Amino acid sequence: MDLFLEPDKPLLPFVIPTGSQYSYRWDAVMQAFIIKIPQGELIFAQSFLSEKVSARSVEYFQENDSYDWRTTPLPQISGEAFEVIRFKHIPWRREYIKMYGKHLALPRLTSWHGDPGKSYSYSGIHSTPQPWNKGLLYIKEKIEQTTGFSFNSVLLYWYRSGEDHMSWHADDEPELGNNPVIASVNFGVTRDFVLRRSDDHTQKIVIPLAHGSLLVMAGQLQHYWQHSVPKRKTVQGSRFNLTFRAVV
Ligand SMILES: O=C(O)CCC(=O)C(=O)O
Repeated sequence: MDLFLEPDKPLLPFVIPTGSQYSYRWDAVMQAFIIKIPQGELIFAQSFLSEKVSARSVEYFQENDSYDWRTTPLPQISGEAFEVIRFKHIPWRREYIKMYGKHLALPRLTSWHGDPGKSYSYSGIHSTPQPWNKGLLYIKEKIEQTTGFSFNSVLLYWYRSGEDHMSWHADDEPELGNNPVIASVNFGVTRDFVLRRSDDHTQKIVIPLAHGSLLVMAGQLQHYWQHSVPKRKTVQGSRFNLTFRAVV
């Protein structure tokens, strides 16, 4: 037997830079990796939610009064027809930002849910929360039980294809407090989530976030790191990302 083989300790499924400030360990209770990076900490669980819960979530996010999401690719439905779809659980919205005097649609769909009064601004958009629903509360409680952190709101994104993306930014809005803890769960197609140091863009970590995975960002990370979900033209299909936050 190989004495150095530790079968109970899985290997991290992505690469982190080498150096004394980078390390990781497997937490058997949480069934997750705890990853230390300079001025930040990540918790990563590749299969956080079961296949059954993850598949039901994809259905839950798309259930509506107009189309069967299994046979109709909803993201391909054009502007006005899409606007009149009434989604059963998530009131998906196209949001617009004003840039150079023009209103530009953000390259993804959005919905913001949370405790009453927990308003939030992101990408220059001010949003008051939609109420919680059973599905979102189920996922929130599961994350809270596993990680020990508490959340009072969630931002949902629907990346309709590999063209939809998220540009470089940090979640450093004042409403999130000084060192926010942000828990992200993922459904649908796998997309790369990329972290880079704000002061040295060559220091990068690429984390493929698969169906059912959890990634928590904690510590001072939002002050020293930025993140993005780049376009991936070869990726087909939808991805749903939920980031749970505590608005103070
Ligand atoms: O879709 C993702 O994984 C990232 C979402 C994100 O950047 C954010 O919510 O701030």
